Amino acid sequence: MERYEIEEDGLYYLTSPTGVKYQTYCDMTTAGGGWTLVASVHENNLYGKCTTGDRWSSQQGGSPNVPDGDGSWSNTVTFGNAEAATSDDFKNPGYYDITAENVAVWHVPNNERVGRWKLTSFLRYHTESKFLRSYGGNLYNLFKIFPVKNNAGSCPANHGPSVPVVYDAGDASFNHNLFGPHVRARTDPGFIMFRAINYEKAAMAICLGVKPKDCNTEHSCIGGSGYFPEGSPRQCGDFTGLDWSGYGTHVGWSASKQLIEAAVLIFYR
Ligand code: KO2
Ligand code: CA
Repeated sequence: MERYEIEEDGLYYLTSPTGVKYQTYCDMTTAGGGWTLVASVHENNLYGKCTTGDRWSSQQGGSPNVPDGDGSWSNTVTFGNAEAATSDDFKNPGYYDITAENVAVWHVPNNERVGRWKLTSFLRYHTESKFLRSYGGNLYNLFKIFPVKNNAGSCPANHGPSVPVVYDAGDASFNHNLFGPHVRARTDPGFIMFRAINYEKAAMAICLGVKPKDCNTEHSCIGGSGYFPEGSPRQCGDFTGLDWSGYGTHVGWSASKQLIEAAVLIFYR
């Protein structure tokens, strides 16, 4: 019997199938545990529009000549480190070589220390439908099917999957209220949606606990392609147009400061 074996949340070493040893954080307790941190989307400067640090969109200024930006959602480039996942972007080999079924997302205030992530996270949610089985077992493969690329399709016909979530911290109504009123009126909470497209055919990777009902998806979805035609380059960046009606104003189309000053941690199980 292994009744005294305790699984703890924290940093672990993993070895990838190709022999790369890397450190990451594992959540060993939520809904039975076994969640591996594979990425974080950290906005280092929402005033910087597809500039340095926008690794999940583009660090190249936002141009129709680079429709998929830095391509991070569907390449094997890795960056950052687990311990700094709330202070900088993070992507490890697990992002593309773990075969998983579900995704969990944590919103953790920027610059929190590892030991405080769970405590300080104000929103945590996960899928339970095993949807990744239908899309190649991870987001790397999902985004090969649904490229995060300008002009890859139109809204709403070519959105990627939207998957219901269960909340482990916060709830759907709290999640919804982190967005400005224009966004609340045009989204349904309680979902993660992948590869959202907007009216101008820019693409985003992940909608933050909501499923957009219109095509102004740039105010609730993050991690975009390399070119956003509307007001270019104002919507270009890791946190897209979450500041469209002003930085952290929480009016119009703008999200609250709490949301934009927190890293988005992505886990697989
Ligand atoms: C608005 O009034 C506005 O916002 C639109 C954006 C939102 O993403 O596309 C346009 O900028 C439009 O010109 C106008 O400024 O439309 C639902 C209508 C709102 O905020
Ligand atoms: Ca718009």
